[in-house]
Amino acid sequence: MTMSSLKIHEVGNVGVVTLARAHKRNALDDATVREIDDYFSNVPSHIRVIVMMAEGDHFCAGLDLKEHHDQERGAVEFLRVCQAWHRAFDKIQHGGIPVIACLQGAVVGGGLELASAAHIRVADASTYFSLPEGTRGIFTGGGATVRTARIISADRMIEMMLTGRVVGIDEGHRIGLAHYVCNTPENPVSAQDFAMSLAERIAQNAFLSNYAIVTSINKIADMSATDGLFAEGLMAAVVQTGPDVQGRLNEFVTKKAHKVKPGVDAIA
Ligand code: 1HE
Repeated sequence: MTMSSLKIHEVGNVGVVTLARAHKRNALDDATVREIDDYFSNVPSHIRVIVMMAEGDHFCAGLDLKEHHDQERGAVEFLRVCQAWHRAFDKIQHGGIPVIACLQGAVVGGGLELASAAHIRVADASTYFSLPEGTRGIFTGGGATVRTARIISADRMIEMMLTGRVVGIDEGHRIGLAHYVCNTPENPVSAQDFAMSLAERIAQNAFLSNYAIVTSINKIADMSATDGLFAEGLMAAVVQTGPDVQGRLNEFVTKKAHKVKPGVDAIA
């Protein structure tokens, strides 16, 4: 399926969402954010994992500055734009389906906010990160103060925003902006192939376990310790009564399950 700025296809039970505005370096205009919201609001029920990637040399150049410039938005109008981004990106983060972002080139401003909503970030060696809003006279409005700050800490985000500097892939990997780096001598596979193979493996986890992982951990981080422990117990109680739990436990007690050891993949 092709919307105007997104391409959607499926590989088995993996949904692949591709930003397709490479001529604008995948900058996010209002229409693209609406399309992201539409897709993540209506994910087909057979989809177990989503990979979000981008055409061209750059994952995403952030807010469409031309549209923003031309619209001369007032405060309330731009508040509504930010709320639309928050709604769409919340659906990525809290929709109950694991989302893997596959990054290359610029992951800047709103592009980093989009990537921060994903649960796993796989980066090509060409990837770099920046929060140049200060240099453009604007501020983050797509969730970075919540999501990106939780990944790298508020302290690091403030420094990145004040300086607007480019964070290269090595530093980005070290501070958690990328979980995996591809297309390197140590890991020569392409980021897209790596992301797809991770997606296929994660799709084999119990559906309810994946649901709990991607919905409850971030929510519990917002709670008091007492509430968090209660919510964790409730979530665990729901997950462990899922349909395939007994079969998986049976594999363990009959010694057919994998062992948790270095070099042994959790999912064969
Ligand atoms: C754009 C955008 C954009 C490119 N909005 N049109 N984001 C930024 O500050 C990043 C701005 N972009 C760049 O720094 C560079 O474009 C890149 C480093 C990403 C890529 O450079 P390059 O040399 O490959 O491409 P280019 O020639 O700069 O751009 C190609 C076209 O894409 C060109 O359009 P054309 O019509 O002249 O061909 C660019 O104008 C267009 N383009 N980036 C609109 N961002 C909710 S708040 C979020 C706040 C933010 O995201 S602030 C961060 C904004």
